[in-house]
Amino acid sequence: MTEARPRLRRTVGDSLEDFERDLISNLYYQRGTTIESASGPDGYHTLAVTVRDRLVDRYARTAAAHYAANPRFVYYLSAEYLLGRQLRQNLLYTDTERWVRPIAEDLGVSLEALEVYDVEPGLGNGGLGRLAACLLDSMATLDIPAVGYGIRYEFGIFKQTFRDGQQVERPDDWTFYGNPWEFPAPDDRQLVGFYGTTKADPKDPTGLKKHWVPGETVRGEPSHMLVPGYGTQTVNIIRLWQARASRESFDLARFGVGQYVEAVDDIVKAENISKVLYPDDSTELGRELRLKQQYFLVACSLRDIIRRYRLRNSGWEGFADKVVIQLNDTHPVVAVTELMRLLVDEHGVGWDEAWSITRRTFNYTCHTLLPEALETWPVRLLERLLPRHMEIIYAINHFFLEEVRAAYPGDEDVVRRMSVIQEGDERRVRMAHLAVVGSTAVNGVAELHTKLLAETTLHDFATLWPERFHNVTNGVTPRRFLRMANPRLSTLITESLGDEGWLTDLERLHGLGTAADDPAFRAAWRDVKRQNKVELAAAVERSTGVLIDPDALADVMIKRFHEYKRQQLKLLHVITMVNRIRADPQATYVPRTVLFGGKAAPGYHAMKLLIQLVNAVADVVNTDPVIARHLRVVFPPDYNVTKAQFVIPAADLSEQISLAGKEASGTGNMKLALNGALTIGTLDGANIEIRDRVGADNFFLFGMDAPAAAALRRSGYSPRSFYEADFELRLAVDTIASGAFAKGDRSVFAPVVDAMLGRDEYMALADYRAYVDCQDTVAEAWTDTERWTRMSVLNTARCGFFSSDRTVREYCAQIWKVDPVRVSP
Ligand code: GL7
Repeated sequence: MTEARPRLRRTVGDSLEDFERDLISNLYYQRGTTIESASGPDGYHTLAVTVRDRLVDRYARTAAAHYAANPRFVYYLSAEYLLGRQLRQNLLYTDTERWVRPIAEDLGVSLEALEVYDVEPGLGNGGLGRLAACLLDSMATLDIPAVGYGIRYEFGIFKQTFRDGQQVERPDDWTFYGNPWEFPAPDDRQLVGFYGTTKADPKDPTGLKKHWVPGETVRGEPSHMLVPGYGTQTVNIIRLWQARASRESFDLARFGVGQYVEAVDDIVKAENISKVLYPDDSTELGRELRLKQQYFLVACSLRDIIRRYRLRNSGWEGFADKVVIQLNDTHPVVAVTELMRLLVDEHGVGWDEAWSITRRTFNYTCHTLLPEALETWPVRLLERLLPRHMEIIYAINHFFLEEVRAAYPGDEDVVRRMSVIQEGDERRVRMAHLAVVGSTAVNGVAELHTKLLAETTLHDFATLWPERFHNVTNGVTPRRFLRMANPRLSTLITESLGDEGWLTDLERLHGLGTAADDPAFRAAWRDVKRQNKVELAAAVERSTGVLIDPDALADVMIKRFHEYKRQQLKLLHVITMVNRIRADPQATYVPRTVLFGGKAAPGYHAMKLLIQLVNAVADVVNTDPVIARHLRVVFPPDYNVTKAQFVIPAADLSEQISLAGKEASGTGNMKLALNGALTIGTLDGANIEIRDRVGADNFFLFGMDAPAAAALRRSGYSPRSFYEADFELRLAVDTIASGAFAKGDRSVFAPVVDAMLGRDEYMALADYRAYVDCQDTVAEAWTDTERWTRMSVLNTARCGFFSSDRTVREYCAQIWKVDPVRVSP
């Protein structure tokens, strides 16, 4: 008998000396260079892999613990993730920053200098993608066995630059220098089919089982990034798929006869699938490639989920006990039909059993109320691209409508409204309907949103199946958006509360409530805010050339540009301030800096023009010596997660001014309030819940609520009547119309004026007076420094509810029914 050899498993040491040794070794053997000749990127990559190694250890133990426990897993399917920079996060989560600082100092480099090479993966558009990243963070922190699935877009969300004030989009080649945080896993690649034909199975009497012969196949190659939990050993993963041509795609024969372009035709076509993130936010884009992306994500991920299930389980009866799949909006909803296809066609499960498994496996989160954001796909496109899936959709719909008819005999109207197929000139598949029909639980993302979903968008479904509907109010990770973004405030909070327990138990911030009454604490709080503003001012000057006063009220509106979010209303307020200063330059004004941040979809012309107008107003304001004494307007380009982490800690006032009933939740509102900004906002999305918690006295509320807005629309809204009735509003609109922001050219911004006076779809003019008056209250409140600081402290103290840890706990309890698995050190 041979003696068992101890199994080789490398573990990294946990001392400064170990870390330093690994760093130098990685620089030499991994990067192939020396300290003397290392470049900035060499330094960054070496540091990144050295930190990463500490997580690999934990990941290996997590995988082993999961294998042993064979738990129920959450699989989060999302077309978008906005993960943010990884270096600082992973330094914090491995507690290695304390070593890196002295080592870097020894070597004569700074962490800040290396961090410029830490590129954020911009694999999402806005709140929806960032929410996905926050939920993954919280799942790992709560030891929930989970995998995130997504697409590894070669080009993420475009980089925004301004030329003459206009948005110019540049490609985001985020992997140009390589991504040290990801591990390719080519062994787990999958083949995905498109197009082709279906054949009946002669042995199947029901006719429900078919055989699909795709006309095109593409390879999905995965890589994963580590998703560490904070204060725990768990490291989960996010698996991202990249499309590659299948091996046979290279046409050697054509290449041989000099047809070089044609020879790689199929390769280009295949690889285009994961080439670029669609940069439109909440609007539907009817493009074949986008549907291909969606199916590509779903097909790869479901096969991977089944592969993982089969590592420890067999048979299908137990599938839904081990697998719960969360559909992040409608983008991955074709998964419902793909799982049916896999079970029925490929694994021979009977239709009814397959349907029961499928329905128990999926849950669906809806993130919108805008009808244009509820995806529908033309039947003809589906028939061509995914012929078998279209057949399955018809079958699902057939059985579903039988159920509807049984519930509402004789009511063909309800059948038409609820059908998965929308009839009309062009028949379309309603993905949200398919999602609800194919899921156990459906949830909205804030109380008002869930209520309105049940009353309007999904009313018939909420009536038929009330038990399926849930609310899970969004949240944000306090690690990234408080501890990492705002280290000064975090230190103050920790000093006040005694320890860092609040980082994983955010309701403990309530303990700051009493400190709000302590003048010394308030002074320290102000001091932190001021230092953050000094830092922001330096960054803003670097990026825009405009100097801002760190003592001015920092009034921020950071979010995607969309009409419903009403940047145009904020601009009317700015112009009103300009007009007041012009009319009375000697009066005293509360000094303000208005900071805008955000991108507009490249095809969204109205919003691109509004961006141009913001920049034009900023130019006029900042270069007029009289106005600039009281007011500055800045718009640093390319707002992203990294910039959010700079701006949020420095904000005094958070603009959350969407038309009530339009913003599903918002999450920037939570991040800002958590960092002590006061909100000026409407009763929309999660604003309502923020106000409920921080208290009406500590929140600047204005405007119509959702029923009032709906009533005004029904009564025939006329923006012109508001324009005519309000002198300041008229002056503001007329100032734009006069060409004052276009060197006298009245035509440039005429479409903005026309949109306001013509339709004003989101009723900015109706809320203008209430908004401007409320802003006057804000200015008044700002002059009482002690009171303002107290309100600021109370905002932070009372926002513990908005931790994404709480959100994940609610998903676990209400929807996922999963238990944590602890990983031992
Ligand atoms: C969004 C909502 O617009 C936003 O209100 C919400 O906070 C977010 C996360 O639930 O989802 N829906 C959507 O399509 N995008 C969002 O940000 C892009």
